[in-house]
Parts: sequence; C-alpha cells; structure tokens
Amino acid sequence: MRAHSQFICGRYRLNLDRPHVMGIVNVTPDSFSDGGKFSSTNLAVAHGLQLIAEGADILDVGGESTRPGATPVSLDEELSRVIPVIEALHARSAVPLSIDTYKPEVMRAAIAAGADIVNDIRALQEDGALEVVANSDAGVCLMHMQGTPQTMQINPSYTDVVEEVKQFLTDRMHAAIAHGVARERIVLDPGFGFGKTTAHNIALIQHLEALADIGQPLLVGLSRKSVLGKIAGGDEQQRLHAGLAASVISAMKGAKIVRVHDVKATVDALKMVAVVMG
Ligand code: 7PM
Repeated sequence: MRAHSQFICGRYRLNLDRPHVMGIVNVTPDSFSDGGKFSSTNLAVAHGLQLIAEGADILDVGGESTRPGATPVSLDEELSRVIPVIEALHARSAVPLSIDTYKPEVMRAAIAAGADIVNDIRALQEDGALEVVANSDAGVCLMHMQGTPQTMQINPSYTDVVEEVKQFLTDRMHAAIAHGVARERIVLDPGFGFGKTTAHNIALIQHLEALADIGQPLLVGLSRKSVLGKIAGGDEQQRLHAGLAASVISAMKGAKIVRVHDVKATVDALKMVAVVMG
C-alpha cells in the first residue's frame, strides 16, 4: 500500500489523503437574446469564484459538449465558451482548473490558457488526445463510458459491469503511461450514468473498492444524476440529500475526488469523513 496518494497536475501537487471536492462550472450560452459571450463568460467566472469560496479544491470547466444526450457543440463554439473562462479563473484563483472535454484541440488550448487537469469522458481515445496530455504537464481523469452520449442510455449491457469497467480503466491507464504520462498524473472514474442502468450504477458504488484496487486515485461524479432520483425520488433540483449520501459513501469506499454541483454542502459532509476516517 502507498503511504499516501499524490495527484500531480499542472502547477499543483494535491495530497489526496483527505477527499477533495471538484466543483462543476458549466459555461452555457446566455439565455438573454443579447447576452453574448461577455455575459456568459462573466457568469461562469463568478460561479467558479463562488465555488472556491465555498471550499472547492478543484474547478471543472465544461462547455457542455460532453453532456449525455446533448447536441454536440462545434469546436469553435466550445473554444469560445471555455477558453476565456479558464484564462480569467487562472488569473484570479489558486485552485487547479480542469477542462471537461474530449477534443484534443480544446485540451491543448485550455492547457495553454492555464488548465491543470484534462477531464475526458472518452478517456483520451480521440485521435491525438494521448499526445496532447503526454506533451504537457497536466493531470488527467480517464472516465469509462459505454457507447456515445447520444445513444449510451438506450440499452446498456454488461456481463460483469465492475469487471468490465475495471478492465477498461486499466487499459486506458496503461495507454496513457505508454505515451509518457506519469502514473502520478492519472485519476480514474467509473463514469456513473454513462451507458449504465440504475442497477449498473448501484453495483459500481457497491464495489468501488475493486476499482480502487487498480491503484490510482478514483474520481466519482454522482451529483444530481438520475440514479439518485431512481433511489430517493425527486427531479434534478431535489437530489442534494441523496447526492450527499452518495459522496460520503464513495469517499468511505476510497474515492479521492468527488465532482459536484453543490460544493458547500459536500465540503461539510466530507469533513466528517476526513475526521472520522483519519
Ligand atoms: C446530464 C447527465 C447532464 C449527466 C450532465 C451530466 C461526469 C463528467 C459529466 C462524471 C467525469 C454532469 C454530467 N459527468 N466527468 N462529466 N465524471 N469525470 O452531471 O461522472 O455534469 S456530465
């Protein structure tokens, strides 16, 4: 067993002895007809700064192209959404910034603008993505997904979901290492809700220890997801309490980073875990 786990990402060395909170910063087009880029950039930056004030350890900036079922966003549109936000947060914050994208061009531009982590729902399978991360000092989150965001929830199917997710993450970790990404720069994520039924998601939470056995820090994203609604009821805005339980359970089963919308509540809940678990 390692004495402690370090996550080396860009300018940062995170000591993952206590669970860390990654706050979600979505950069969405402005709903006002004349809002324009200036307004959506400022809204996202202000939200990111608020999440830092609430105790976020990391910010994850996304331009929505990776959301399941969402209409894909063009490369230029994604760049124009996320790059100004990364630049502004880089200048005004002292927490690692993550870019949520599967496009190598966005990864490269975001790293140049100050991103420390690449959060990739496609686990660097896009042509050129492994090279972009290997030729940088960024950390990377490799996530499991079955299928594509457009079709993955139609009929998710596994013989053994835990074993298959574990094998995929192990293979992608080795691909990254073979390209020159140091082990200390890699975290792994089962990808809750990405080509998984409620039963698959529950099995993955129950057996999170099996994924931790790979030996890399685990990141989990369950915040506001439908599995919470299936178990506890409620629409997206009514899943905070079930989500807090999920973050606590995940942290107690070995997750090192939880990706959430509700930062303050999660920080408080995970302080309990950190103190009680030592
Ligand atoms: C609808 C369903 C909208 C799900 C948005 C989502 C993850 C992620 C997302 C995750 C990592 C959301 C998700 N989920 N990246 N990006 N892990 N690494 O809740 O679980 O934002 S999109």
